[in-house]
Amino acid sequence: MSAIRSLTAQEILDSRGRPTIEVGCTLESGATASVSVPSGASTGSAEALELRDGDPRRYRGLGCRAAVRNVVGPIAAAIAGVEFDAQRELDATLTALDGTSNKSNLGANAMLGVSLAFARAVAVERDLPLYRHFAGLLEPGMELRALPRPTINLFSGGKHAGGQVEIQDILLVANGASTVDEALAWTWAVYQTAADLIQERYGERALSADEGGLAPSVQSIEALFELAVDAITDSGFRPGTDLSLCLDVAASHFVSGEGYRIGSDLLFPADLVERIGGWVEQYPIVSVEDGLAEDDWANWPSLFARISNRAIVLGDDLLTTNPARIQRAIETGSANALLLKVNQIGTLSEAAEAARLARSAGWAIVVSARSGETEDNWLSDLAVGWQGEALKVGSITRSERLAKWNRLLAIERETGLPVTPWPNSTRS
Ligand code: 2PG
Ligand code: MG
Repeated sequence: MSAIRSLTAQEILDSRGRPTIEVGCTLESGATASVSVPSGASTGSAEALELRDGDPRRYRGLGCRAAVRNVVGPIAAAIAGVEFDAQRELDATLTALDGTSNKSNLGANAMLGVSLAFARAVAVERDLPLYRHFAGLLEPGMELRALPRPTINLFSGGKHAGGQVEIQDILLVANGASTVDEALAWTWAVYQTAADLIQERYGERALSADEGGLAPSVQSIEALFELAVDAITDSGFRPGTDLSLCLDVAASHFVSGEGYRIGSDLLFPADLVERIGGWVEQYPIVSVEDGLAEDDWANWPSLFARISNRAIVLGDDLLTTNPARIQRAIETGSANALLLKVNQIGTLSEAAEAARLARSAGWAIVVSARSGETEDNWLSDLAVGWQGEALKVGSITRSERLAKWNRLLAIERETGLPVTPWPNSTRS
């Protein structure tokens, strides 16, 4: 049983220099902890609302002073001094206090900050590593068997770069590596080789995008796949065996009327399914996220049928870590993997419910950062505690990304756990 003595909150700046919030929580026992909250750019329309001030004279309306006021005002007033037996009691209190379906009253940023800060303070109080405490929140007594496998941004496009290509990320996954340490070293080698190849082929210094992925001025998506495979081979690795590719198509963000705009082509959904199917056959792609738009429910089952023998079919904007949307995807056979981002739903307990539901359907879970991140590293503990198959944090540059990889390395040293096999590692 833990009671909250006090909450603090302040506005801080994220990796894009945009405001976000940091929340501190002190328990009656004196245990104290703070967390900072991430923020997306390619957001799904069903995400919980991130409260911004809307004052155009300050950070172009992106200020978070209202969210700060909500933490130290109404939230603190409602929960200070109350004994909470469990995280879900605190989260239910927050949700009831907000009273809306999309957290638009208090703000999902304010609520998640409190939810996470409380969890971290309770872990301190119980003298538990945060990943162990998170594991217990998902399932009491849950056994930790493996570490999540890093998926690391190599190339960026879409809303995270200058729009050179429509799709948002091409990521590397070291599916043949047996430790996190090895996976990071292999991926780093390929990333550096890719930067060299961009210099050679395009005479360009490879500039990096919001999550540290390289953003060369290529003419086509296929040119990026070729570059990725060459970078793997030139680094001395076997594409598909040692390292493979994951895509975040982020298709919600290039919908145009009835279709999808890729370069000068306007593709109907069936054409996009076929285009992605061709990519998956031709290149060593083992995961496809948001291959279709968030509301294109009619066509997700055909995407699933086309690619699921080779790649996991991952929903981000489609699902927004929302149990109701996950249930619909299970019933319609639309996906078999959940991209889990706690700020899409706004409290730890609701995200845990989403994770349990995905597990009950036999899905894989990829725990993900946002494109706007901070130096905080709780995400790595969450990915371990909830036994995600993969952790998606952006690239292997930039401190807000490395904070998570470094934490995962520390957990690996501490636990000695193996890395979980890639869900479809039978692919040849
Ligand atoms: C995504 C995420 C992370 P954002 O689409 O998967 O890459 O981006 O945080 O901008 O939604
Ligand atoms: Mg995504």
